[in-house]
Amino acid sequence: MNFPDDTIAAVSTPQGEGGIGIVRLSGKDSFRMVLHIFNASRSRTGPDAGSRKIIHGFITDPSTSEKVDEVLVTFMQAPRTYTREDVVEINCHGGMMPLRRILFLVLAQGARLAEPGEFTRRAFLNGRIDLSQAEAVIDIIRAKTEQSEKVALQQLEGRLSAEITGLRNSVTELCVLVEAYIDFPEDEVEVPERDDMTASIKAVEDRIHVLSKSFDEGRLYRDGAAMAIVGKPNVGKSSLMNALLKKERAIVTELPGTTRDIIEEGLNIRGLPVRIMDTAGIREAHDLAEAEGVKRSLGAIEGADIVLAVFDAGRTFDHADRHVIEKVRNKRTILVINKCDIINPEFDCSESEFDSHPCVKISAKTGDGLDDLKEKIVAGLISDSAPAGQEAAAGLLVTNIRHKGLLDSALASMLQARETLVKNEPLEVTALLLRESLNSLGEIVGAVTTDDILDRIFAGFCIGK
Ligand SMILES: Nc1nc2c(ncn2[C@@H]2O[C@H](COP(=O)(O)OP(=O)(O)O)[C@@H](O)[C@H]2O)c(=O)[nH]1
Ligand SMILES: [Mg+2]
Repeated sequence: MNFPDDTIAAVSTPQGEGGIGIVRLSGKDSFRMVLHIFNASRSRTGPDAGSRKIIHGFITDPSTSEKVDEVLVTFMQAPRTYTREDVVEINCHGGMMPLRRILFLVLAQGARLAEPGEFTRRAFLNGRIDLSQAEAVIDIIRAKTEQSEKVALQQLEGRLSAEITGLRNSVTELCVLVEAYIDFPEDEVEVPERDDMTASIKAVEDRIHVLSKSFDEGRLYRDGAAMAIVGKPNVGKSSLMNALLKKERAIVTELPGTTRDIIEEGLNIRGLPVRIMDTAGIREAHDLAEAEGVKRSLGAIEGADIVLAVFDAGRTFDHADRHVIEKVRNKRTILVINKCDIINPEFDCSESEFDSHPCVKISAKTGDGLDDLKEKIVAGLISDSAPAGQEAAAGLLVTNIRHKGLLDSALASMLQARETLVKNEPLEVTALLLRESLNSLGEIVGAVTTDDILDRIFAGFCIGK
């Protein structure tokens, strides 16, 4: 891995107009660079004035002595900083011009424009946080609900790191045991009991399994859940979308076949970020555009984490409804009986089809039943994925697919290692597999990593973070 020794700079606040904007620097020359373009309003300034002092003054172009902006500058001395290097933050007015001019002045002093996520990457490379914590930084920035942010914050605080460290210690102990036996023949060390080792491996496997399983729920907090609203035309799909969003997002008419494209919108349901997709009614299409719409509706069912299949209680349950139920047979689905404000006595809620999935009665028009529906959506999304172990009680969730993949490879290697013991294979093979498992776990926290992996992870960050 490449360890940096240059000084980087970037605008750390979003583009556009704001009350304040921040230009941030990190690296051994950052104090010197800023002092060269900064005139403090009082004489004793800079690092001598003490780390973490906030100093008022002006940024001045040294080549023309022209004032660029009135600023507050924070000098933060290594190592107790975000990156563990010397860090300077220049708080200026939050407009494009002051930010751009100050950044250019800093770059003219020899700073390099930071790459996306490079401040956080340095925090990792300099050992202040591990890789899973660095990844949590971007999750916090992107969090769409309070709950999502909470989960990411736990990861930033090192909850996952601690669990992974515990697992790595356990696997290391197993490695040491097996390897000692390989290095020193039977008469020199106590022979490890194969049964004991098998049990120890199994215990670690169980812990990894619980973590890996928590991803089913955890990923919903990080990436959100996709929810498709489907049904035959005119049952009130668009009305339901609008009712959930509490705004007139989709066009509603009494004419069947109004919605043709998929309409998407984000929503927070009890802390879960959910992407709702309103779709075209499923029926024999009347023209090419509608046919494409129906095709997309079926595609939306495929891609959804949960489906709301909507029925019209104002009419009768017919073959078109049956066809919809057929299409969601293998999907996590809630059957939504809409228009309960004008229920038709002919509409038969006891149809055997309604037993295939949880069912709720609502009126998109009056809002009746929507709370019940939301409960069922949340239960549907997280119920059968809730992990049963200790970790569940502690609420530790794996949210990142990279972590999930590595946990699964660690698990696979452990399983194979256990098999080698059961089958009395040479302990060299067992040791190798345990090492593999250790590597996978190490990759989660970045104890084992490469520049390639880091490039991929930090490419998703914003510049200035
Ligand atoms: N009475 C009543 N009418 C509804 C309800 N939901 C939708 N509608 C009406 O049903 C018609 C079709 O609604 P729409 O949302 O466009 O259905 P879609 O084709 O499934 O998207 C419109 O005239 C709506 O006003 C409801 O809960 N009660
Ligand atoms: Mg519609």
